[in-house]
Amino acid sequence: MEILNNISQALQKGKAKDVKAMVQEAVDAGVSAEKVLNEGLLAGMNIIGVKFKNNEVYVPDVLIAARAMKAGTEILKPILVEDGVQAAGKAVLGTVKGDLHDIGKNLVGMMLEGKGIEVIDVGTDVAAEDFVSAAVDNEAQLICCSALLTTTMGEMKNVVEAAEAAGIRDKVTIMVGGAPVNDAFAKSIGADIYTPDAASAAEAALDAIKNA
Ligand code: B1M
Repeated sequence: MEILNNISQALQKGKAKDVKAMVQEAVDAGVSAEKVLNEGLLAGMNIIGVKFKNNEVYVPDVLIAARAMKAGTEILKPILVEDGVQAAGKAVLGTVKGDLHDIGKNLVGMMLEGKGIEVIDVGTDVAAEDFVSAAVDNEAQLICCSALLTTTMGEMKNVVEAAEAAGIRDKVTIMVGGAPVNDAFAKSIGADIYTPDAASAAEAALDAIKNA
């Protein structure tokens, strides 16, 4: 679909205003929010990721692409969360210490809200103890950790250990995700659930709350 390709191209060039306008245009034309997200915004961001890896683009290019991505997701957010029902439970959500990537985390947050889960977003670069104190303060059933760097994914183990040390390990479900994370890693650090994307994270989160 041409509009989705145009969104991807504009995102790669960091044209936030154009991305915002085209996302709105696609939605108005009846293209589903999921399709705009996956085949427009995320498709463009994946290409940026490959170019970044190959040194064809640099940090400033990636930052403006990320800003354009944010402009597009702001349009989609009300649609992605509109199915939301009354708060089913609470989740503390953040990106682990040392890691500033927040686009995937924010998508996970939107999808959780779409399932009626209240999200306490503790931000990026979050220390293990801060995930745990936010869970205690808010009586959250879930701690959701995102990591995008192989150098920071190990922080997730510290979150599991901090929950044990605070005596809340049996009261919270710890969910992990992010590009370098997988199921075997999640098991190896004692986390409860790994999911590969934001939509399946939200499904699994709701199941975990219902089964708690
Ligand atoms: Co960064 N970066 N970055 N970066 N960056 C990656 C991750 C990298 C793979 C690029 C590459 O080399 N190809 C690479 C990591 C390599 C590695 O560790 N193996 C990398 C690097 C090296 C770095 C720096 C070190 C670069 C530098 O400074 N030299 C630096 C680190 C800064 C830091 O964090 N301390 C850095 C900086 C940045 C920017 C600031 C420029 C920017 C972030 C802007 C922002 O987030 N606000 C940035 C970006 C944008 C990227 C890429 C291009 C895109 C990431 C992204 O947002 N993807 C990325 C390459 C890539 O991934 N292709 C890259 C879209 C997003 C929707 O996907 O976050 O994976 P993702 O989320 C997915 C799933 O993973 C999942 O759901 C989402 C989809 O539905 N998911 C979960 C995420 N969290 C989940 C939690 C769950 C469940 C699922 O449960 C709780």
